[in-house]
Amino acid sequence: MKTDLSQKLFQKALTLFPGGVNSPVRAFRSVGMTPLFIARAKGSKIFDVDGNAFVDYVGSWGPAILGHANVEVIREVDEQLKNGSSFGAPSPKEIQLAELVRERAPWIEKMRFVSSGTEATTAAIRLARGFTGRDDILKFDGCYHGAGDPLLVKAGSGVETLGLPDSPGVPADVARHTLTLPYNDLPAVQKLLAERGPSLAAVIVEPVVGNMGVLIPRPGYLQGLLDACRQQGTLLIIDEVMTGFRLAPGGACELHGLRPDLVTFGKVIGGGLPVGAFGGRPDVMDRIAPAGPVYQAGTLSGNPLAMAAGIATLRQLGKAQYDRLEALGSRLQAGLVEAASAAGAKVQVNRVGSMITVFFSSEPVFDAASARKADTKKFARYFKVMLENGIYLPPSQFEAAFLSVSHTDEDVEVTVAASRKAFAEAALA
Ligand code: HOZ
Repeated sequence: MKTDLSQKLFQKALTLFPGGVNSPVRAFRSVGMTPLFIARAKGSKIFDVDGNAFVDYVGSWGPAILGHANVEVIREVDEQLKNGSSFGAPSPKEIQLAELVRERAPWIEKMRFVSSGTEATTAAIRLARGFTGRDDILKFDGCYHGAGDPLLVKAGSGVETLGLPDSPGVPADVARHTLTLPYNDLPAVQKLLAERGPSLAAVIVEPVVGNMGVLIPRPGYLQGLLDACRQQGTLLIIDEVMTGFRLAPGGACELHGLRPDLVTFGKVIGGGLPVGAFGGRPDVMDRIAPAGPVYQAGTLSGNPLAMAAGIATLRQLGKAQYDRLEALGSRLQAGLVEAASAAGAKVQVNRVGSMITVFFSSEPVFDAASARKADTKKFARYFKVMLENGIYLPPSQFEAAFLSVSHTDEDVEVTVAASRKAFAEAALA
């Protein structure tokens, strides 16, 4: 595979950006490679500057659920662009997108649009603290809720990928208010809430974890969290940045019949443009300024271009699309399991709908500790062989791969065929 141009650009990028990138996991460091520079993308494919084509399972880290360069999204964004790209004033598309959100997730009675998932989770934590008058929060080891200070404690995603336990620069006084427990251990949460509930503002959780690779909640775990929170007046924040509008129209909350206090969104809600949102109970949301005293603001919040992309995306996601994603996911999972077994590779293939991770481990993976047992050297070898065979996976053992409705049965077949070779080579690593 020719990568001369990517490598040349990366050398230049190293002089301009820390590590040559604008977000850490893109750097390919944990797989011992340097990143490819992407020239364009269409449907399920991305094309790098050297002219290599790949079946894409990164999907912009989640937003590209329809596939890249979707015609309807382009049309809506183009139409809006001609009428102005940012007003710093209310505009009708904010209402249209909010109504689409509330139709799909009626428990989001009120919401606020922001520009990223990080902004959404950071604001939701501030709101929970302002609403309850409490300072402590609880998160789970390996869950990643963006790069805001209070949540960069035992975080997954790039933090885990780079092996940085906690980030310097987060004041100890901030971090001490963030308690952590293992994911999927309900009795531990019940015990902590019984002891420290009166000081806990919120529990925040990825309902299906994507940022440690895919981890699946045990039956009853999420409802158990909500019940335990309710007993103490602690708010439950379901972080649907990855799962929202991806696993079902109403996200993981719909799948699990959950009615949490607050939900955070990002990725799919912006259809590839920068949008995040947080919302939920109106009595809680009405504590946000100017209705209430908890401050939150943003120049590009509710940006009309981004709203247009979100509207065009949500409108195209109906039952047929979710059924298709499930069918593709199930086919891919079965193919990967079969390919690994034929190659003698010991793996766990965790999947919910269109989110999937192959863990190089012989034991079930259900929390951060079991995910960390995965063999990252074998993963790196697998990743490289897949890339050389035209398959672009997330360059980390601790990230989810995403399918889109543009992926074809043939894409899945090609991926499984490449996996046969890649698993065989990984087994030797
Ligand atoms: N936080 C994203 C995945 N968990 C990665 C963002 C990016 O590198 O673009």
